[in-house]
Amino acid sequence: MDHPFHVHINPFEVISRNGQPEPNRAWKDTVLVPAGERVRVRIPFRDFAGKTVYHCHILDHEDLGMMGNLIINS
Ligand SMILES: [Cu+2]
Repeated sequence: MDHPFHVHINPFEVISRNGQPEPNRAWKDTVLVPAGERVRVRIPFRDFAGKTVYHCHILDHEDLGMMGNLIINS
């Protein structure tokens, strides 16, 4: 399945998809990761220190473990 990958609080840029540079960079809070593909992102951590999360936006996936913590130190 495809996975709508979401990061809380911190906007990110998609840098590449399957090793190919992303032609249209923009700030996002969610990116669709198609089945079997790899997406690389870059996240500047500037305005928030603490604990937040990233996860797949499909609730069943999230409940099965597609969720993690980000610990951001100032
Ligand atoms: Cu998913």
